Amino acid sequence: MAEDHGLKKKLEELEEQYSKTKYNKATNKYLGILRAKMARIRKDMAAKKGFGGTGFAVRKAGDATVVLVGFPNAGKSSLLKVLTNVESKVAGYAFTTIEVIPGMLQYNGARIQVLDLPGLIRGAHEGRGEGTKIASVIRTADLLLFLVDVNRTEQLRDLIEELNLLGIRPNRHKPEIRVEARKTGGISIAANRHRIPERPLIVGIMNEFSIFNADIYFYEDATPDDIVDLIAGNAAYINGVVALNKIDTAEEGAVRKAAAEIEQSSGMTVVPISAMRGININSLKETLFGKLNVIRIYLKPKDGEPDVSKPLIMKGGSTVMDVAKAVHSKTAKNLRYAFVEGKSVRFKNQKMGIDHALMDEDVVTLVYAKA
Ligand SMILES: Nc1nc2c(ncn2[C@@H]2O[C@H](COP(=O)(O)OP(=O)(O)OP(=O)(O)O)[C@@H](O)[C@H]2O)c(=O)[nH]1
Ligand SMILES: [Mg+2]
Repeated sequence: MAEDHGLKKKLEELEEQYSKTKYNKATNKYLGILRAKMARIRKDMAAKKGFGGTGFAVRKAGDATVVLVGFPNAGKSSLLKVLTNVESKVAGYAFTTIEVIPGMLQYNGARIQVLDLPGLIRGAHEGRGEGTKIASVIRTADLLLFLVDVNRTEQLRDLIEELNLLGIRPNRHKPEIRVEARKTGGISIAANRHRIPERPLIVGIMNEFSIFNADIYFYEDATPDDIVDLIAGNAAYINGVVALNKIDTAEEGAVRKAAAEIEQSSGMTVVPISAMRGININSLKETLFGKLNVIRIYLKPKDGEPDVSKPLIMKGGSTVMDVAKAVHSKTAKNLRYAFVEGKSVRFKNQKMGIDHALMDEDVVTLVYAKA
């Protein structure tokens, strides 16, 4: 406990130094190192506490999980109800929701678990409003559904900033950087024309994490934060979609302008909706399904017809073997090949190997070796 207090104090000191320092070329390195120090302490603190926390353990169910993310009063509980028919308490004031409420959305044959959480507030990363517990649930998501009030669109920027402080990187992918430890030779950097921080800063960050000998390969442009994330190893990269809510309270032109601005600044798809009036909900469902990167596979018996009402829901990029494993893990080892019809092949009933990657709505007949 005492030690934890020490860490917290140290973190506060660093945060203060950080906020006091103006960014410019001369302070760039100093700021980068400060961020590395803060990341290291946050990591140590998280390791002590462990993620999760009581009352917030959520059982994963369905084919994929979408988490509703928004400030209090954005309309999360109202949306859960129109998406899944689950009643989460809806009221006209903040903090009516005090626990995680799961609902199940059935769409295109997929079962998508939707979680309603208490609204995030500023200061969540310091534990305010159960922020760190909420974050541990958000981390389990396959997709984030940001809910933003059309009259308060600045909320999205604040939400993303708060999530970043909680180690969640919405709509970003893991930086393509490889660090290979060495016994001697110092730090060597290969960047192949990508834009990366200056060498002293990279070395400083590495040293902060007690790495003194390593080969570092950059496969894309990277910021100091990307490097810190990679080495600290506790960032969660999750795609996001924005639902712009309460459009029944705004002019059509204003809604269109707000949607375009958010799409531009966040890079996320924006769906304008009204949770209360049930406007555009189908379009939101379609967008969620598309962004989840799941595919529907129809199984066809050798001499029968495929059951198109009951697709097998698989992760995008799944192979013939993945399907066999999903059907029956024990018999999968006897799989020989498959006949495939659909977007991933050129001919009807094409014979494909077990490593063939399938696409949405492929029809598959699995062929096993005789026992
Ligand atoms: N006009 C309008 N009001 C809405 C809409 N969606 C939600 N509301 C209202 O906004 C208020 C808050 O809705 P909730 O669904 O409870 O919001 P929440 O995000 O779950 O709030 P917390 O649980 O406190 O974080 C309620 O009075 C809703 O009726 C909408 O599309 N249009
Ligand atoms: Mg609520």
